[in-house]
Amino acid sequence: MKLSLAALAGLPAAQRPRHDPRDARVGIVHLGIGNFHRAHQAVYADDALAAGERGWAICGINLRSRGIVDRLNAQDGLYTLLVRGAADGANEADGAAKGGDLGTQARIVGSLREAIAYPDDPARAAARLADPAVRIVSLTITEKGYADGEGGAIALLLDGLAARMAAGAGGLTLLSCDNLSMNGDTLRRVLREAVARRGDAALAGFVDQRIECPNTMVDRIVPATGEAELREARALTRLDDACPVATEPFSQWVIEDRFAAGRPDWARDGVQFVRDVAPFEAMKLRLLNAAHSAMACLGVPAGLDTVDQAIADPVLRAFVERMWREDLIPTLPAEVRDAAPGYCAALLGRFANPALGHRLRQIAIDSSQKIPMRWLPSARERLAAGEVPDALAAAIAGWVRFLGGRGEHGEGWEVDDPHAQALAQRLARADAVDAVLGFEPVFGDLAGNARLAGRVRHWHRRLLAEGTRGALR
Ligand code: CS2
Repeated sequence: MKLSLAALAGLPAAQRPRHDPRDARVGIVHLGIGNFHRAHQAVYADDALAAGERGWAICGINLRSRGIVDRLNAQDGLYTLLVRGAADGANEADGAAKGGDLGTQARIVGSLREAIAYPDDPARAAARLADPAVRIVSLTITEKGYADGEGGAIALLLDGLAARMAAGAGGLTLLSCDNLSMNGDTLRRVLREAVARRGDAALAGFVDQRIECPNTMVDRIVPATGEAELREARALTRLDDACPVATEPFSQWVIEDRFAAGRPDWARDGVQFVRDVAPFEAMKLRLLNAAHSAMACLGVPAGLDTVDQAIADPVLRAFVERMWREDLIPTLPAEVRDAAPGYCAALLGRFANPALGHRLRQIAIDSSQKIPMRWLPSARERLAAGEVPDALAAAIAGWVRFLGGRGEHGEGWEVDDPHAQALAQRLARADAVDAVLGFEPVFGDLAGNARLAGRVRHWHRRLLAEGTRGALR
């Protein structure tokens, strides 16, 4: 039987939403209903609905494909959340049933009440933003969604906000949930620039006066869905779900408490509201995500498949620990530096979760958008202090080699990156290290740094000659 509202009654209480989705009313519009959103913000919304806050269901808008929209609509917006490796008592303990070989808990999420494909229905999508009952518009549009300011999300926000202003529907909070430093500030800047290009002075005033864009830090590891997830969802719920999402027990959300039109009482469900997200976000991007990207760039060419395999490799693990200790922790904001060793110890446990199957190739996607926020702030600081960020240089050399598209055992892969073409053209013309380090959209002012280039060149040579393990050992 297919997953649907009608099928919920047959599920054990622990797997069912702890609210009746039919009674939920939309108060959040979300742009980008990929796996991360459905394992993170949609779960917090589900918890708010379960606590009786009925007005915070989600209307999800997908910006590119309609595939996920059709799959969700065909099962009444419901989907299965598979929390993997939860056996040792994590923060997902309530409301989920145990089962499966790997201690996976299945739970049906009922907060997504509408799904719209923006390319098919731009007017309906914009009208959703003008509904006075909608008080938050959240976004997961990935790093590159902010890059040119002309992407679908920004166009939709402009149309939606103009409609909202015209309808007199009041202020709104735009909640960026992407892995960007100062994601809310970035969104506001990109939005302002786009409004200015439109030359709409009234809309500019509306954005400045009625729109809040708090910065947030979001954290939950969410691998892509494959056959194994479809099978596991069916095994645990006895229902067919075309779009389950698997994730880890850990979940964190830190938000600056500036909302234009109210918000759910998310603190009840563990959300941290703070005045300034910057230190939290620096810690997460520069410890978790930096390590992820390093494992991906160094691990893929060595033939490693998943994060748990990489962190189980003694050489890679020692490398990650050295990178944290020498280059990353010393350059964190002072207020989180003391917490960093404990945070890293917890990360080692999360990375080692063998049930996640989090693929290094997934993490390597869009590296050109990730590296500037994950590695380069610390590299700059170390260089400014007269030191050479040696471990980061090795990671950068790993990326240079990754861009070559060939591994140690002859395996190949496609470089999935908005700058793939530009980088490939440069690589065809020049020495690999010069070609990559000289690429200003990624390295900016570091492009001409001779000390950094020297170490990257050293590591690149050794990676090619000795392989990842040989070189790092
Ligand atoms: C990962 C992140 O794919 C990636 O680049 O580093 O998606 C990571 O899993 C999340 O940020 C964890 O919160």
